[in-house]
Amino acid sequence: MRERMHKIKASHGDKIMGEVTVNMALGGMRGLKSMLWETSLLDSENGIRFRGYTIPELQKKLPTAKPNGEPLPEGILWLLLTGELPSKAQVDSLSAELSSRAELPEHVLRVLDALPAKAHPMTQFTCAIMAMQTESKFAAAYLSGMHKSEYWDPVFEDTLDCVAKLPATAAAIYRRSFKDGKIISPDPALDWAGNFAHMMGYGDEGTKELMRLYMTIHSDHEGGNVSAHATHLVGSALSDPFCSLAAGMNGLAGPLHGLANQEVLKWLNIVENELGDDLSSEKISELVHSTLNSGRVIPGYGHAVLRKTDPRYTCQREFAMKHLPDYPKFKLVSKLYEIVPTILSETGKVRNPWPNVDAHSGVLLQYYGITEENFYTVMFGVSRALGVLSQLTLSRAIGLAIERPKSITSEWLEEKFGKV
Ligand code: FAM
Repeated sequence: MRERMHKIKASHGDKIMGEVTVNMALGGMRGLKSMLWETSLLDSENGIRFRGYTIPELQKKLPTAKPNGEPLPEGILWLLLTGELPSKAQVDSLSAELSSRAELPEHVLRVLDALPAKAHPMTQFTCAIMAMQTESKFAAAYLSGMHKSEYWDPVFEDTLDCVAKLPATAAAIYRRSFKDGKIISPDPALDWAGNFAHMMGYGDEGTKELMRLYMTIHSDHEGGNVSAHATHLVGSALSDPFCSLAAGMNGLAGPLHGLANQEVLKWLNIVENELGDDLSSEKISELVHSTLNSGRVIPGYGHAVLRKTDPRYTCQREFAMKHLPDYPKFKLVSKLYEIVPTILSETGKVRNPWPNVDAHSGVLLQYYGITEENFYTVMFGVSRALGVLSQLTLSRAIGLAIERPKSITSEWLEEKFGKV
């Protein structure tokens, strides 16, 4: 990879990729091509491709736990890191490797215990990730004076350690926040996602299959989204993977990003209560307008890059049609899909009126009994670690530079383009 990057730099280093407008600087750098992200690429019409593969392709090509089942997320971790589709034997070996690294340092649980059980699960999650930083092999190796060509190796070790420990960490947070607080030991015979469901207290096959799909589709969404970019930025200062991931997770905790899945459920509950048995288009439309008129967004709709229905929404919809076609909350989500895009389009300002991944994930979890919506973003975070830490390993392998874009002031703009 390193050799290829040197060649790309030598051949194309001074080519122009696009222009930068004032709107881009003021508007969250939308559309500004300024970052390398190897693990996935987002197309505004067709959605995400992981190393070139769409979600439906991966559902066919990645090894599964059972015939015609959902992909094992270990498979996507392998793919993101290597660019190659793994065999079932390779996925099984990675499951076993992760399982051997899964034990939590004892102090991580003590750090969690120091927080009130009512602390938001995302706060607990980032605190626990930071507590694990004591185990960073990269931080230790850097301190001992490692050569920079070797950085990727301990970053890779930290990536595997961290990914291995996140399900037990998240499950501990779930148990202490919403259940009896008793830790459930991992089952060494289970895969990474199946074990996550098991440690949360859900032993049934349905929840395990949903977890496998959920962990696969939330893993990566190219580099510019807040959690990916924050991880990438902090990692570029050679902060270790635990510090970098914690930064990303603090970004995921924002309601315009990962917390939207929690917000969707809260909003759906309000809509469901208000509607009662009246699922008429008129009544739903009234409620959607009332949310917009009160200056709030419709959570789960819109996207900064996508301009069509998110394929991550579509595959969850297909999962629902297969496993829970008559579930009333799924019917409500489907009804909203018929109504919300038109209303958002009519505002004349929403660039993408279609649903994103978060519009659907909550109702699937509700169906299997995971009703505590404040936990949903933690599940998103466990999955997102697969993508952002894979890229972090690759970034150190390629030797990407510390990030340092140039900022400007409003006076600078006026001096350059004229006083307003
Ligand atoms: N409901 C109401 N208004 C919306 C909207 C929505 N779902 N989506 C966009 N808009 C508004 C937006 O607030 C902005 O209004 P102002 O000009 O008054 O500030 C206008 O439409 C133009 O925004 P845009 O260019 O279409 O979207 P952005 O690229 O600025 O923002 C999102 C993208 C995702 C932050 C935005 O669509 C949103 O707030 N959606 C609801 C929250 C959500 O579902 N987030 C999850 C995104 C998800 F994919 C993820 O990260 N997990």
